Amino acid sequence: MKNVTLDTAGADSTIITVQQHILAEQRKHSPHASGSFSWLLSGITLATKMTEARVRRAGLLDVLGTAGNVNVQGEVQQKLDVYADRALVHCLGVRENVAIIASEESEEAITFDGRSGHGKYVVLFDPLDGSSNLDVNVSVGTIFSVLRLPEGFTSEDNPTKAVLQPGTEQLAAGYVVYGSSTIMVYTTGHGVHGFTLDPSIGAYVLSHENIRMPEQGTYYSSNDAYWDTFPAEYREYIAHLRSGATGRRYALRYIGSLVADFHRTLLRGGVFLYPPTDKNPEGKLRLLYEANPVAMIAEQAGGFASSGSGRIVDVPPTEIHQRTPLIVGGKEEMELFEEYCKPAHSCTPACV
Ligand code: AHM
Ligand code: MG
Repeated sequence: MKNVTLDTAGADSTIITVQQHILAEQRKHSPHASGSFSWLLSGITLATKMTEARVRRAGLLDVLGTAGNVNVQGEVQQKLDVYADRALVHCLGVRENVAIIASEESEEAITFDGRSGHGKYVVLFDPLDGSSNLDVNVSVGTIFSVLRLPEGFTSEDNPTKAVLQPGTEQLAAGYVVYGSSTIMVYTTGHGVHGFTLDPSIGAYVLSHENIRMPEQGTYYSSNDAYWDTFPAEYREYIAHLRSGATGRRYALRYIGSLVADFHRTLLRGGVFLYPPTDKNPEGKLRLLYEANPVAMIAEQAGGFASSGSGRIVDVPPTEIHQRTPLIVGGKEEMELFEEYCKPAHSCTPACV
């Protein structure tokens, strides 16, 4: 046997990758953990790197496509949201600890045949959020939520039952933004951490440790084209923000990709809203794989997320693709929102 002394001279020993970080977090908070959770998260990071590589070549793939090499069935050039979905299904499918997944791209929950044993995790995701923006080079992303398979769940049970858990049960949540750089943000309930993909080494490297959402920002973010159809209390709330009555006159920023609009809100503060509208009276965003993960991250970073009638993570899910209004932001904006929206629920931002 040969014993080698590590020589880090010349190597950048200050780099912390997302894998190192997850393992260190586990050692700190769950010293008896088996490491299976970090194996699961490595499946997600791998799938997002596959997707990012495609997203970065999206324009080129279109050019190649017009050269005549793509058949009309789209068999050669897959739509990127289908590709992102398949990457996640594949990378999570080969991890035996994943029992069930649910995706925006699939009607039903998905289980895996031929497994030797039971997995213990349920993973929900939106593989490519905001994909309608891809053609015009706007940031898109992947959002995910991790739950534990409920106690006593057997293969005879309907997998949908395992998916329909409130956001309070999330073990972890995160997202990746494929933007001017690619960043992964995640929480396991011990703060929120961000990792920027270093393309030269193909690794997510710690760039934003313990992110805190500013208590007050200067932006609100909503699709004001629907203004006339927002409920009155939402219009009054936004008018208050615009008026300068809070001591700040809020400006509007709206990208139209939740993941990008939320990422800005997380780092810069302010509030993102997708209220009920005429077109989407229940709200547009999906509870299980958009609103819940975003809400867990916001709360972990000192913000708050509401459905308009209480804390998002308390909303009892009834179906996989359930929609919800979503209002998420910093402490000051959310306290003001609750004054306008008088929640039926007793929880206010102050109780987080
Ligand atoms: P998608 O999951 O079909 O991409 O739709 C969700 C997207 C969100 O990313 C974004 O916040 C919202 O739809 C934008 O909707 P609108 O165009 O109505 O403003
Ligand atoms: Mg989406």
